[in-house]
Amino acid sequence: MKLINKKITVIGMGRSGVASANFLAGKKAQVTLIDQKEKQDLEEAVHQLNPSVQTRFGSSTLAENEDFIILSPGIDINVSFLESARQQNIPIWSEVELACRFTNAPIIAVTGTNGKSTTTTLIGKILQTAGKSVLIGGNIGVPFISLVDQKSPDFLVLEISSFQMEAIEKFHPKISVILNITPDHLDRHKTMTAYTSLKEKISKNQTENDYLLLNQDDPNTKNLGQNSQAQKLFFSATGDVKTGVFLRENSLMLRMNATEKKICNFDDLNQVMQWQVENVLAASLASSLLDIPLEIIAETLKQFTGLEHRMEWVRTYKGIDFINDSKGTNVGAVQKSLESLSRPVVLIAGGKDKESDFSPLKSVLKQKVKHLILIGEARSKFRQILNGSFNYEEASNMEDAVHKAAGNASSGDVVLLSPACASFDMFKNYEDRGDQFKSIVHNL
Ligand code: UMA
Repeated sequence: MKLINKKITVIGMGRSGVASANFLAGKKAQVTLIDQKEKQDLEEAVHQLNPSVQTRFGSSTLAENEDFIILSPGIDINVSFLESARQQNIPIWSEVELACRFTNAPIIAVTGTNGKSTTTTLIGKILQTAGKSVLIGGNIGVPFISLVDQKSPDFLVLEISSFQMEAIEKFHPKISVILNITPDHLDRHKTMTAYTSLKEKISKNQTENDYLLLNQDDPNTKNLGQNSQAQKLFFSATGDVKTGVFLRENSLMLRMNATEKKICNFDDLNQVMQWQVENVLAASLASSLLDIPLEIIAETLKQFTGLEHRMEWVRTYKGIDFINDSKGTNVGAVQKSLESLSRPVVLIAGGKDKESDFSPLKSVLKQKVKHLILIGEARSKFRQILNGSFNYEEASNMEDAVHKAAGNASSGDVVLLSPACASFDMFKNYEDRGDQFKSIVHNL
């Protein structure tokens, strides 16, 4: 694809937009990068830009006669300011679509509501342990486009979000993984049907030589890919699969061509990964399809201790385990985290609501949670939904929440921060929320 002198507008001056603009400018395209924010709020981004990139701040107005538009994932493809581009049939691509046109490396793409970053990282680690050259990126934080100018690796492992899937045409993974689907980002996608079909879109260009890996335990994923040519394989933590990876009692098993092989013991996994076994099963299956020896998969699984802010063990204090799951920003994540724990839980939840329905939490709260501490803007919505059916108390900040949680927990209990909400009402981001939790816990 020739980019020289092409007129391209990139919308959004975040990580994705800056990396796209610099890539395109490096290929001698005429790039205009626009953002609705004012220049003084974007100084850091401006400093990273190739000098030939034109910029426009405080604006969503598009130039005339562009060859195509690159849209940052945070911007909804249905926004009204793209209407004129749509009418002129100007292609609107996500950064993922742009990047896939500039690489021939096989892509392993991981999507789903929860566990994407962990599974992406774990697949990358298994491949690296096997001596493969691997680049890891996408929604995990390193824009895909920033990887394609590097020496072509053996594999690209990408975390893919529903936002990025809105504007793809040719994106074509060798292996795609759909981990699970529970309600999230419905403030943007509006319906579960729309959200699910964006996740499913990851498999739309796959052929019969490719693989689509699906979670057999999740009713929202197990039947996906009906219109994809990809070979479908499954992973399950609750029962056998015809072809794929599953958990049988204490064994992680691989079944291919009706032959079973053991990968490793469940209790060889780090405790944190036992709580996220779904991600382990998916990563094992993806790697085995790339002919990675089972001993290497097993060795990497045993050593992997998970990601920060994802069921991260912080400290045992007076016999109480404190766990930081600040990345649990939706209802499904909290359900999963609670279901994985077999001890009484004092839960800290709440934050900025993403128009979520919290009512599915009611039954798992009753089963697993002995005390609930609510923080942030979503407190009033929780109050309405719980409506006297579950006792809780409110905290004004993280310090207050941790102290109230510790006061209500006894030796043998778990204090879990798993908010089911975004963090922006009280914190910079979920990392800041998790860091504050950890620091307060360490100072108890
Ligand atoms: N902007 C406009 N006009 C608008 C809306 C936004 O100009 O109408 C501008 C904002 O002013 C801002 C810029 O767009 O300057 C932000 O762009 P962005 O929100 O796309 O953020 P990036 O920094 O480019 O990060 C994106 C992903 N962000 C989102 O999807 C919201 C990052 O995922 C990803 O790591 C990064 O690209 C690199 O690929 C983050 C995320 O929250 C982690 N993802 C969601 C999630 O995981 O739940 C999907």
